[in-house]
Amino acid sequence: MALPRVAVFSLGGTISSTDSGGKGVEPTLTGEALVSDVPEIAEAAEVSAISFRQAASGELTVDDLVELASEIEDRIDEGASGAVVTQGTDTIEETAFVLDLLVDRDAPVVVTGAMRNPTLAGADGPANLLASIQVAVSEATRELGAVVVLNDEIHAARFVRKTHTSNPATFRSYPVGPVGWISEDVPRVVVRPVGRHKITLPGDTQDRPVALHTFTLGDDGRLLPEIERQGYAGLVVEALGGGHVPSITVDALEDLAAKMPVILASRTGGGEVLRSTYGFIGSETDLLERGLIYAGPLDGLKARLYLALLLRAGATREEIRNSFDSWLDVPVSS
Ligand code: DAS
Repeated sequence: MALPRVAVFSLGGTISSTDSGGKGVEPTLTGEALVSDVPEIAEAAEVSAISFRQAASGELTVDDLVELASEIEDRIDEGASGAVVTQGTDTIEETAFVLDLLVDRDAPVVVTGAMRNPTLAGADGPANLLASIQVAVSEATRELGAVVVLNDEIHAARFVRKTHTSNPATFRSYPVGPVGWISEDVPRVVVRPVGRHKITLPGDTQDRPVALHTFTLGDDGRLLPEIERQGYAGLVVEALGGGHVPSITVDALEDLAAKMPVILASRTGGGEVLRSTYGFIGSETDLLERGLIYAGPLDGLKARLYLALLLRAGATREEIRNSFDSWLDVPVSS
């Protein structure tokens, strides 16, 4: 019987890094080399390997991901059962989120990498790649959107975060945990996120840079006027706690919000931004009244990418506001 087809796109990162005589390891291995290093893959799928980029993941851009999303759709339309992306783990939570929003297909899109490079004892790249191929051909993972697979766990793109600099168990999903796992070569999905969020970009999409500013103790906001001067098209604010900033900064934020979308997220990394609890100057109610847009449950990294893609899609201020609100369009128990 013919094996299912999987397209593997390699982008570099630790999973492909070897000692090339420099100061440390660097991405060198091609997609083909990664695949041929794991003979078990040939039993699970017929793989075509595409060396899409060869870099540390901090070199990737949204433009790269727009191109990658379109190539993934092409491969799926040509008959691939799923796609696997291998890349550096540093930005996986961002790339997986973008692919989740842009790839408009039911087939699995799996993003993976490694925490231990191939020169180290216990390198995890081969096991992660094999598990990702198994997820990419699994019926259980269809219609799940983009997922991140490492350490035998399956994480939905919208929830996943890198939480540790070196531990192979670095990926965690807040607030729900992984949506599934791989055991004895079998992927299991036990949780499905509610709803899918999609963004359709025009063919001639242009970069719309969005800044991210994290508020800190004693922050006087002196960087804020630079956001407009530096040509940003939008700003995401990672505010304190439930959505608060020092009062000295509110005029600058209001001024910016009159000129570009300014999204109110929280730096805490968990929970929804508040809407109606506190009333002091610089509180969430004050900032929303001053024109900031509510990020809902999205953290700063994901809110930044969501806004950047909405701006590329030509969304109006009202559409941006409604799109962020739609992340909370889930059944509420009465
Ligand atoms: N080399 C880093 C990166 O490209 C780290 C990694 O791959 O894990 O993101």
